[in-house]
Amino acid sequence: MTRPQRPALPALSLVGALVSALLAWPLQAQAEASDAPPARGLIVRLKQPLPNDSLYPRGGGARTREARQESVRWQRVLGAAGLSGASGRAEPRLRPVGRDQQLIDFERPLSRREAASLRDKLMSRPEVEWVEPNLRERRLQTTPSDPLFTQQWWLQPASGSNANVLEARLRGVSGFQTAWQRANHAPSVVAVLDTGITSHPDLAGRVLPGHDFVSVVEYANDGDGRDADASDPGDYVSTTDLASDLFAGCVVERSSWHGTIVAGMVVANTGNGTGGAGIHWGASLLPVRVAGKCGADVPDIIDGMRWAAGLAVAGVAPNPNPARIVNISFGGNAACGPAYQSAVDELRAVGVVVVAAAGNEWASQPTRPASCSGVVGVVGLNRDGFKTNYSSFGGQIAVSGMAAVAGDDDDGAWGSVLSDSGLVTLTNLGGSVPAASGYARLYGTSFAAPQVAGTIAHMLSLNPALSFDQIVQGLRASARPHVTSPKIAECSDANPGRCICTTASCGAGILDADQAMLYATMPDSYVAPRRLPEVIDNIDLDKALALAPQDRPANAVQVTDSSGGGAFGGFWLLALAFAASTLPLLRTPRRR
Ligand SMILES: [Ca+2]
Ligand SMILES: [Ca+2]
Ligand SMILES: [Ca+2]
Repeated sequence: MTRPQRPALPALSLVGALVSALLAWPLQAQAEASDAPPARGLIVRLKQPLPNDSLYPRGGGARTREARQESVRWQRVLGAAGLSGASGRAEPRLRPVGRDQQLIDFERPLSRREAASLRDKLMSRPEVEWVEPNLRERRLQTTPSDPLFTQQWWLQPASGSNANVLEARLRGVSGFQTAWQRANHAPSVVAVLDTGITSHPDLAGRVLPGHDFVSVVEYANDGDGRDADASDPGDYVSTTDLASDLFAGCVVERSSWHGTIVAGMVVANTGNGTGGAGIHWGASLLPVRVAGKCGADVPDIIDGMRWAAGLAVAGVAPNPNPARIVNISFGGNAACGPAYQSAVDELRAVGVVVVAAAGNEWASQPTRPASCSGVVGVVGLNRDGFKTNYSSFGGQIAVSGMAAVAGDDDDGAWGSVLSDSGLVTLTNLGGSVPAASGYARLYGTSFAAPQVAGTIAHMLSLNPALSFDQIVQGLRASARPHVTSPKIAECSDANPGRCICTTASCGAGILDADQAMLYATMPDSYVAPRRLPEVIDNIDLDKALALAPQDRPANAVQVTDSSGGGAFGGFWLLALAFAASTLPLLRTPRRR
């Protein structure tokens, strides 16, 4: 930027009404320097004038008259907002930009707070359609040096159109690479309630001391009940295990390393030349082990939630690193009962947001706790932005949930025509007990939820004062509209496979990490940009429809009462790790 810098003081006298705020500018600028980029003026658009606006002066040619009318309108707005030079003060410069917009240039940077205050003043004028800070765009982030980043399409900017091949279409992603331009990666704590954690070079230095809440020794697989070591010893189920009544309803399976996978998505070391990238490379991971072999018990989950949030749990030392975000990527088919709901409410009361996966049973009700009131339930999308063949949806998702990419595997009648390569992130390569660390491609709503959790971590890094309500409202207000299609029907009981999301079925929209972070910097004045839904209509859809009129038939899986039952009996599902545990994994070769 070549514009000469003027001394700040003369400009300060510009805005009479804001004198006291402006006098605090140098101090404030210092305090916020590491928090947010300053705004270099405000871009403002006025509403179209009424055709008979009698305040406009008359005379002259039509074009001159129009220009004068516009000038009068702008002066009126600036004057009313205390920004005109009417009282002998220096006047901010106006510069036309875009269509029917002006950049109000104060010729000095505005702090985040100052920009928000000026924006509020301008927005209070009925003529003003919107106000946006002029932020300095930087060169798009150099691709992180992590060798697997190029395969991590879920971290890349939203892009593509129907003209592109599937691999080049990313209309459903959250846009983390774009959002990183706005991020400060300031410390933030994300609790992952899951199977525990394994050692991994891409988690080195990022894991806080956690706790192990798995109370039944047979499920715990670490030789005892609750303890202070949240290491994941493996949650494999063997034929020997199945001989015990404790394992009724379980199946033989390999260890999932589900906690490591979810943690890796949020906090993987990025730019370290190793493995993959993560969402937030300043956040710390609080591992709270609640799931062992064959799932998790509700009392262990509830105690784990409360401990993660810094609430007292009998018999456990207080958590010195309370989290504002609790990610729960597993669930059960029972309805959200009072035990679960009261824990969610307690967390909410201390400002802690629970983010939960919607479930993988293509049911029109999410699993719990995504079905609990006040939980941000997350539906899984494919890369094109419509619902995956397996994600559950509906219910409470409409009230407080949203959607993010989860990978779309080969299931459903449309199978591989619309499937993708899954989400690449960290895992462990052991079949039963921990072995070498590695990376995997995964599918499941388990992996959509941590994208929302990681986004909240970024929001709180930028603005730790955000309240529970602001976080949830900000995520939802900033979401991109769900895609539409002339060829795929909306999600419903009768059409539960790949389908078009609505706000009723998949929540407020597609997670937009960049906009959510912008909201965080100005929660009181944020206005979402106007965006039209992407219309999905391409040759792949024609191929899919030639296979079957819809992706899946009506789904018989129903949520039962809180006593359990349903397709999965009285047991909690194992973390929604069907990708990790039962789908073939295309393991990425380890770096040589
Ligand atoms: Ca233990
Ligand atoms: Ca343990
Ligand atoms: Ca890495």
